[in-house]
Order: sequence, then C-alpha cells, then structure tokens
Amino acid sequence: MTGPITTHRHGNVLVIVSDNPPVNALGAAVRQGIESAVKEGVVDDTVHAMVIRCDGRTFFAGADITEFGKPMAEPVLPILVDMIEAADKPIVAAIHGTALGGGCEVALACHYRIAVPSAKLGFPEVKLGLLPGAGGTQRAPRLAGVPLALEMCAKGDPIAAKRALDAGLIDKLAGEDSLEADAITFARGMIGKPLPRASHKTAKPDPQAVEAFTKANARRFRGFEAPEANIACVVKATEVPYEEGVQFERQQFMELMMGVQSAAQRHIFFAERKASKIDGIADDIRLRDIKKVGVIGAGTMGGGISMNFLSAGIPVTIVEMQQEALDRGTGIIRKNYEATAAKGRLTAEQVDKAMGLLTPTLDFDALADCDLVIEAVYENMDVKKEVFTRLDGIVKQGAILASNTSYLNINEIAAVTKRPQDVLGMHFFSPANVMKLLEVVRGDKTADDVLATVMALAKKIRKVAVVAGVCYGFVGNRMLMPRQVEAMKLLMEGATPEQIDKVHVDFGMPMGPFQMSDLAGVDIGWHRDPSRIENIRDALAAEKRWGQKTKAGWYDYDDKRNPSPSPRVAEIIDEFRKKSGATQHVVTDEEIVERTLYPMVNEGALILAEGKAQRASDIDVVWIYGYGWPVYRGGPMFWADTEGLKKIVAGLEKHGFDVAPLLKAKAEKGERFTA
Ligand code: 3H9
Repeated sequence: MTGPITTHRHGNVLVIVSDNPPVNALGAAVRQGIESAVKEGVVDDTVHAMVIRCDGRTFFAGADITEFGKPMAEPVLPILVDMIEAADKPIVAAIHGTALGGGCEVALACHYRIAVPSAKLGFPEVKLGLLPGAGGTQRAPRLAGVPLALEMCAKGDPIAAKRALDAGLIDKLAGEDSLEADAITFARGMIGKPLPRASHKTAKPDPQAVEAFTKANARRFRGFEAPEANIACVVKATEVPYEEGVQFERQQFMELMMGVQSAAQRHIFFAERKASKIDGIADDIRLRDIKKVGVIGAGTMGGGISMNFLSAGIPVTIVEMQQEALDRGTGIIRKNYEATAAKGRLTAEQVDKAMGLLTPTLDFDALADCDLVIEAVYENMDVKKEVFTRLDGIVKQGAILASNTSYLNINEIAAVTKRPQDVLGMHFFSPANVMKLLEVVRGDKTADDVLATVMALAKKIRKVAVVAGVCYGFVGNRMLMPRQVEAMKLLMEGATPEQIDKVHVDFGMPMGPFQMSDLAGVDIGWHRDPSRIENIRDALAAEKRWGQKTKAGWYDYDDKRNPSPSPRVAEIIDEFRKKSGATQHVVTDEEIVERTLYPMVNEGALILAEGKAQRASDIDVVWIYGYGWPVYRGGPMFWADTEGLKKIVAGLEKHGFDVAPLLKAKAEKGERFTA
C-alpha cells in the first residue's frame, strides 16, 4: 500500500497506521487509505480485530483545514466514520498526542479507545467557527453525557486522557511507550464480544446543565455563532435518533462553514502560524542560546515580562534602582503566581520553582552573563539611551539587547551601542504575563540570527510573535492613533464617549477607546501641569479624573468599578465644543465605524506599503492578540476584505481622509489584502 496509510499484521489483528506529517490531518489520501484498509480488514477472514493508530507526533489532529471551502474528495469524513463504526469486527483507536476534531470523531466511531496518559482529546472546531461535523456532537454526549460534551464542543479545550477515561470517552490507558502492543492485546480481548457502537446509545437530556453552561459562558460566547450551534447539536443528540441528529449536525456544520465567521477564524489559525515565519531568513538559521534572561525594571511591565520566562523554566535576573521598588515588584510576581495557584492552575511546588528561578538585585553588573536583556524602564528616549549605553559596557558579547518600548525608534537606541546588530525591540502588551502578543521590532541593523532567536524564544514562552519594522508605535499602536484622533473629533461634533464605546463593543471589541483610556490611565503621557489645559484629556487629568484607579475618568466608577456616564465629563466636553466651534451634527453609529475603524485599515495599508509589517495577516494577528479585535471578524485587514475595499475607500473619501495608495489600488483592481 502506498500513501500515508499502511497496514501490518500481528496474528489476527490488522494494525492500520497513518503517517501524514506534521499532524496526521485527515486529508483525502488519509481518508481513502483508512477506508480501503478497514474494508480489507472486514473482508479478510483471518483478521479478527483492527487497531488504528498514527506515527509521528500525534493521532489525527482533525480534518485537513486546507481542504475547507473546496469540493471534498470521497470518502467524506462523516461517511468514513460511520463505515468504521459499522464494521463487524472490533476496531480500537490507539491514541497518542492529540486526537482533535475529525481525529477525535474517528476515535469515537471506533468500538474502543485506548490512549497513552499524555494524550489529549478535544473538539477545537469551535475555535475555527465550526462544530464537529462527522458525528462528534452526537457521539460525545452519548458516551460522556451532556455536560462534558457541551464543554468539549462549545468551548473547544481538549481534555486529558485520564479525564476522558473517567468520563467514558476512552476505555483504557496504555503504557506511554507501549501503545501499539497494548492496543493489540486489548483488541484481542474484545474478539467475539458484542460490539459497542456509540451511535446506538442514547444521550440523557440535561436541560439544567445546558442552561447553566450557556449562562456561565455568555460573556465568552458573545458575538460568536459557532458555540450556539454546537450547543444546539449536543441538545439534539438527546432528542432524536443518531441518524436524524447527524443530519442536523451536518446542516449546521455547512451553514457555519459557508459563513464569514468561520472564514475569519480559519484565516487567523493560519495567520498565527505564518506570523512566526520571517521573510528572507532560512528556517534552519543557527539560533543563539538563551539560558539566562535579564530584565531591567521591576514595575508592572518588567514583572510581567519576567513571569513569562520564569514560567518557561528560564532563570531571570531582575534589576531595579531602589530596594523598595525591587521588593514591591518581586512581591507582585509572587502574588500573581499564588493567585493562579489558588485557582488550581499551578501547584505550590510550581510556584516555588518559578520563584526560585528569579534573582532580584540592585546590581546592574549582575546582567553581565545574561544571554538576553530586556529593558522595561520609563518610556523616554534619553532614559533608554542611558540604559543601553550602560548595558553595552557590561553585558557579554553575543548577548541580545532588547527594548520593551511601545513607540520609540529602535535604530536610535541601537546606535548608542557598539553592537547595533544585537539590538531589537520586544514590545510586550500589558499585562505582559497574560497578553499573547509580542511585537518583535527589527532595527535596520538587527542581525538575522538575533531576530530568528527572539521569534523562536517567543514560541517557548507561549507568545504569538509578529515582526514589525521601526516606525512610531510599530504596527499596533500606530494603528491605534488614527482611531484615537477620530474618536476625539467625534466628541467635538456631537458624539458621547458612551456612544463611541458602545459601537466598538457592539462590533466585538472588549472595550471602546474611552473605556480603554480609563483602564490604562487617562494620565498616561500627560504633561502633569494642571494649569495647562489644551484639550479634553488635559481637563480630565487636571481634575484627577485619571480613570478607574481614581474612580473617575471618562466615566464615573463605583466601588466595584462599575462605570456610569459622567455629568462632569459631559460638561467638559460641552465647554470644549463651544470653544472649538466645531459643527455639531447627529453622529450615527455608522459614521463612528467609518471614522474610527476605516482609518485603521488605511493606516494598515500604509504600514504594509512601507514594509513595516511583513504581510496583511500579521497586522490581523497583532490586533487579535494585542487589542482584542474580535477573532470572528478576522482582524482589521481581513474585515476590510469582507466589507469590500471599495466600500472602505468610499467611506474614507466621504469623510475627507487621504486614502492610502495601496488601499486605493487594491480596491480599484478588485483585490484583497488577505488570501
Ligand atoms: C475538523 O476536524 C472538522 C471535522 O469535525 C468535520 C469534518 C467534516 N489541517 O500548530 P502547529 C498545520 S476541523 C491542516 O504549528 P503544534 C499547521 O498549519 C479541524 N493543517 O503545531 C502547521 O503548518 P505549517 C479540527 C494543519 O505542534 C503545522 O500543521 N482540528 C492542521 O504547535 C503544525 O501545526 C483542529 O482545529 C489541520 N487540521 O500544534 C486542530 N493542524 O508548519 C488544529 C495543524 O505549515 N491544530 N496544521 O505552519 C492544532 O491545534 C495544532 O496544530 C496541534 C499541533 C495542537 C495539532
């Protein structure tokens, strides 16, 4: 047999093996191979049982997503899994790695499942805007009950083998190194016994669990179509026979598949993976060894940055100027870890282990032997230059020197050192231990291996890294600026902060520009002179309306930080409106979208044309992982494509914006930014 599926015999057991790197996706050749192997097993009288397993790093990780949206070659997965289940000889799925999506569906269609303890099972389809479309939503509740099926299908997080065993999703744990042998022994033991078929079982209705689950996850599911469809399918499994349920599932699956949300989420799946690839740098470039990291500054940012490395088992030396600041910073790191432990997501030993890797010090010279030093001090060019000059004189040659600046020019910072090739930007997003995005800023002189090392390191500390070029605010903050400018103008023309924020929240953002300002601090970047009032922000800051931290900002806040519209802010806005002489009009929600979101797309087009982002999909990744752009809209550039670039251009022109030449050209040619 050629192709990804091979078979071999162990006496009366036929072992069917898939070898389709990297993740054994169930593409056409794999499906065809499994079909003919199972048929071979069924007709061969000397075969009494079968085992299906995979070579390489994982059991089938799902349908081949690259085939979606194209005509599907036979056999399609739903037919294949039913054929597996219908076989009249025991078939055992032998699972290692991750049995995901269609892979998990193949496993549930087998009569039995055996897995190594490190294996995981899951239905991540919902994260692609889909649902398990090959019987998964029908078999899972029949095998494991409604609550677990809901959790797996509608949330998409995989579960560990032990939990799957306890829940009845798998039948046995195998030895970590003896999966095939254990599966064969298990299969032999089942010969001649009645065959359990998941689709023949019934799933008990559990309306209370459905209601509680929906309620508990309302926030998480806001705006998404797929979770609801997943829930509906699981419920259907409790109401109708399998054949009917699976038809419902199929119809729901197709609807989601044809929709914009799934296209957006699939775009982001591939965009995230593409982002780690650096144009013009070979995949096999030799990387520098990063065994020890230095962080300068134990403030919120420095502490958060340090935690990423500590959690990944990489020792960190953290430097501060004052003992008090050092103690405070270290204390916060410990508190954060302990809070995670209290939620059961870390053990006390893991907390101790992470803290044990931290060396707090006031001695700058302690950074000498670090392989990477990240500066996270005050955002001021002179201060940064001073720090880098000092670092240059202390840190060993070959080490990487990084700045966590969110706006400043990395080339200028690098120029104060004698090793600009070792300098780059590592722009973490706050809170740095939580936010997934890392903008890696490539200076003009940054060496290829330095960039590649940091991109690889990002993966190790579980960040999604995107390469950005040197420009004010890089990709993310640069695109934020036109949004802020327009939001302020809209206030002058008659909109309220509440209205503008609501439009953004309704669009799917976690918060609008004014809510964001209140969270970050209205006083950030303020000149700190209460007598100098040049704009509304100055007026707010002068009255100590600094945002949530002072319980007053663009909104008023109660003790639980619940916001309410502020009459005082309305007064201030009114005063400025009068002073500005801006023409007042009724600002519609549509105008807010056109004037705050379209300019972001415009800025994105400039960024692309200037080569400050490698590809449009990288810009989308920045906005999804750094700013909470709704993933079901695929990021600003994908969203612009789905809206239609002609519409975006017309909207920008209507409001008098200069349209970026690249955006205009693409619109005229009927092209898109994303594939
Ligand atoms: C489904 O099953 C629908 C069915 O219910 C119904 C059908 C009718 N297809 O993530 P990595 C590529 S929907 C195609 O870096 P890791 C990926 O793009 C599917 N390609 O590795 C990358 O390519 P490249 C449900 C795939 O070790 C390479 O493999 N399943 C697929 O960090 C390595 O990926 C899922 O949603 C795929 N299904 O993580 C699972 N999966 O090297 C999606 C991966 O060119 N996959 N690739 O950039 C994952 O979650 C992770 O890849 C996995 C490994 C955890 C498996």
